[in-house]
Amino acid sequence: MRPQGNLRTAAEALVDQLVVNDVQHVFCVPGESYLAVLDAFHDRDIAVTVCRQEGGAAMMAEAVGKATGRPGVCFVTRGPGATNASPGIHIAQQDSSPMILFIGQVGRDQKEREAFQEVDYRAMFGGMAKWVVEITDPARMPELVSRAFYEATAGRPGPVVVALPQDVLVERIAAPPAPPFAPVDIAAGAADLARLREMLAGAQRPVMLLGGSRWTAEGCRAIADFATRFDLPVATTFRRAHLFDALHPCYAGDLGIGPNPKLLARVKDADLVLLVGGRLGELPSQGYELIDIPGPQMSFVHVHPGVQELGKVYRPHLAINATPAAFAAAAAGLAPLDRVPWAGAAVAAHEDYLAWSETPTEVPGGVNLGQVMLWLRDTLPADSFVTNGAGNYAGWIHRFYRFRRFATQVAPISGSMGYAVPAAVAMKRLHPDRTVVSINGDGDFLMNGQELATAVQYGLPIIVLVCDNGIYGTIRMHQEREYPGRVSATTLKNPDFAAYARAFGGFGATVAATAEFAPAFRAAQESGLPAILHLKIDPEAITPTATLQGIRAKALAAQGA
Ligand SMILES: Cc1ncc(C[n+]2csc(CCOP(=O)(O)OP(=O)(O)O)c2C)c(N)n1
Ligand SMILES: [Mg+2]
Repeated sequence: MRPQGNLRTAAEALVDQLVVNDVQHVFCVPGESYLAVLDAFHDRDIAVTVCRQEGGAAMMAEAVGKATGRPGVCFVTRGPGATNASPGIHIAQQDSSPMILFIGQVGRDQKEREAFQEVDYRAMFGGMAKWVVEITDPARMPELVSRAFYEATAGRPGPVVVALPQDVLVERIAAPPAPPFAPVDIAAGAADLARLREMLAGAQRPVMLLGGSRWTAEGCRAIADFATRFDLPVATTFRRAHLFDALHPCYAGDLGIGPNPKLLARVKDADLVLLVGGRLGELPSQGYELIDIPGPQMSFVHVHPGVQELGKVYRPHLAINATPAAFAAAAAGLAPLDRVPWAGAAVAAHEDYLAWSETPTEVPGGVNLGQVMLWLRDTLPADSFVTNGAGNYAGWIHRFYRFRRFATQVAPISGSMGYAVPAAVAMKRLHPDRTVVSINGDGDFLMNGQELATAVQYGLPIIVLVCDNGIYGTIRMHQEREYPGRVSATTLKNPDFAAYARAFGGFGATVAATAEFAPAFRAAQESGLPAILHLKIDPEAITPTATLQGIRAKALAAQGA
């Protein structure tokens, strides 16, 4: 749309506000409902990634929010576009990632008639988004878009939804841009820190657990300093392994699905748990069994940027409302204790972690995912991104891959399938110079595998592993536990995933034996193309330590008993 005098359209004002707020990437699927915004992108310095399905676009935006701490931005059309985008909103909620979803909406003059693709977004997203707004006054575009950035990042970050009536977007306004936004930091108070030090001084067996969002690379360095000075064993919670260097002598392991029993025992036996940033939800808390609700059995210190999270599930003995990065900086400055009764505990916990993750277990079949993870951890540069979705294959990542750098694990706490390809596309778009490996199950991959076309379109050589065991493995595992021998709706007949990659203009190879993995990975890298490595996994290799047959036999025996 050509400018008229010095008036901008509301759509132009919107895009200008994104520029003011330093947005460099947006992810979208186009729609006629927001043509004026697409037109405004035409002349502005923002990289637009056009995707194949709104679920993929929304997950890309969420992944940007997760990895950068600044809102990831997604544009979709009304009705079907918005409903397709909903998984991204749910992930942003559960993963506490800042994200803004802009949705084209029917014109104001058509509202409340159930016009074509009309949806009430407040009702639809009310329970998932932090804030939902429909901008009905074009002049308020700068103000409300600015607020969306604050809402998405304030306290505990999350998704914001902004509906844009079509006729609002084309109106011309005189309102100037709002000033640039900056996320609001929350520092821990001196009294809280003094109390924390006192509690540590009285402890015998403390552990620190890390999770959540609002971390920075500096914050991670500071928390490592704090752990070193106080000799604290440190565990990361489900899918936040990148918050602490796996080879740091205080690292005790990953507290998620299928954790090291020795780590679980250590947390259960702790007399002080310091939880920084996370919520200790259902998965890291092992089904809410690890720590008593509402009154924890041990001294419990909870540090969280969202004041509403403190005391929501676990009543803390000390609640500290702070962003993890700010807390870490302050904690690193605490004077060390003269004597720590738990001296040596961190080193012992780290030895347990190394022993647990060092050597892959034996599994049935030609490809051992444990060996694959070992090769990746020994070969990939430390700043490589590893993305995944949901499925039992992820258990090998959590146990055997070693994250060394902040924000390199990009995976949903919400357990959403279909995440690994969009997240990889987003990371490669942001960081073309870094290696991006996307790890998927066979069920998982085909939920958003079509975004491989987006990788091809933008020349993004991501390397996608598809772990093909011919089943929705996680559900089959639960099925064998609960209904042994009664296989129902969990079997898959799969395509040739290597040929799928080639059909998209990418590189494809099939890996039927562990020894074939390294050469296939090298060939994928050398191709310079987005690549799929189709890994043939034996369905019996359902976890690093269990087979389907074994689970079935155990369940049948229990039924017979
Ligand atoms: C979007 C979505 N749908 C369904 C589920 C339930 N679910 C969790 S894991 C899983 C199976 C994953 O299968 P696959 O990707 O093949 O991995 P595998 O477990 O076989 O390694 C399903 C269906 C989910 N988590 N997310
Ligand atoms: Mg599978």
